[in-house]
Amino acid sequence: MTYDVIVIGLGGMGSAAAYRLAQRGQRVLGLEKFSPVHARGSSHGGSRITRQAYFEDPAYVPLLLRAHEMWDQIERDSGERIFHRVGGIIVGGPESEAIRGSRASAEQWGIRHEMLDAGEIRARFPRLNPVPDEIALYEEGAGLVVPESAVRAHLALAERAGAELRFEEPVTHWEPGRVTTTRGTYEAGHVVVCPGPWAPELLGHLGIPFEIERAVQFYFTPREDFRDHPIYIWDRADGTKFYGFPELDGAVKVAFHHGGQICTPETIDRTVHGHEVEAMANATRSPMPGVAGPFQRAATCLYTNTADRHFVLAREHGVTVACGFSGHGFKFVPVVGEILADLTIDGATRHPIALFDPARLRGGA
Ligand code: PYC
Repeated sequence: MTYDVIVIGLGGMGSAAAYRLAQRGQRVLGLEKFSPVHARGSSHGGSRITRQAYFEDPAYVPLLLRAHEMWDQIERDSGERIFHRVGGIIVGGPESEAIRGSRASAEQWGIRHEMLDAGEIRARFPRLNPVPDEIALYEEGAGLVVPESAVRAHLALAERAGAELRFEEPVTHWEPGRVTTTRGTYEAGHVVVCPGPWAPELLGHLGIPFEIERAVQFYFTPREDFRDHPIYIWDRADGTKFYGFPELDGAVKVAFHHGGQICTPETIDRTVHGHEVEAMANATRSPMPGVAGPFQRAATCLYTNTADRHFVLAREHGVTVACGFSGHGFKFVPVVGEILADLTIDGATRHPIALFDPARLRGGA
């Protein structure tokens, strides 16, 4: 059988692409190296931040406005609980990247937010202990999405819309129009590649350097009540950031944003060492004394970084690609699925994606 579209990779982005393509009437084959909703890439761990006052660049905001609408729709269509609107607080110095950037995006796009000084932060969110010159941007519409539920929902919706999904079937070779796996060769008018941290091996033809980074998610029993607490990102005076979530299933998750070892999905050290747990607990001790109680567990995850930490979304030479999400992509899953379907079927999208053009990352381009 030939297909209209083959989607390679059925993590967050690929599952959403398979769904949106099948929903638009395409005969879709989805191929995944591992089992559904696996924990070896970048779509696991129980929680991912979502927010709209986006410090990384105001160009992301229209996509986030659409993504939040779409999360609600996917919950209704699938019956999965995905989006927890617990609010979000960004803390840092007035000139920090996270504060300046979040404020600029919020003001440009009219995202509801409040600016708080250190005293106001402590009064509103007593679990937080900023130093006197730190301030915060609080966004009530922010929160978290549950990546496993999101992938499960998209896979189920894709199958319901007619997509054929195959798991435990690694791709060994692909070219425009033809994909070979460990079990066979398939043909299609178009190929969509959503490789996650396997981007260097699957997308070498793009000529873009990707850096695969080990990230660790730490789970502690909190010393104080963190149920329904906003998600937070703390941009520290030394420029490093940590972030975390409310208590879910008896644990709070905290993590550093970047600063991990460079690796590959094959060479990553999946063991989390005592000194790493200690470093995470130490980082939170003064700003959030109640968060890191007894250590429960940790898990590793992979970031696929581009040089400027913006995404790659493009259609080139009969192939559509989504990659390089640089540790902040999961919140965009539904809108990326919509964009990939647009690019594949229509050759263009109404969404503003100029920032994600791969040409910017090619030497001398
Ligand atoms: O996805 O927004 C995000 C994020 C920020 C820090 C780590 N992840």
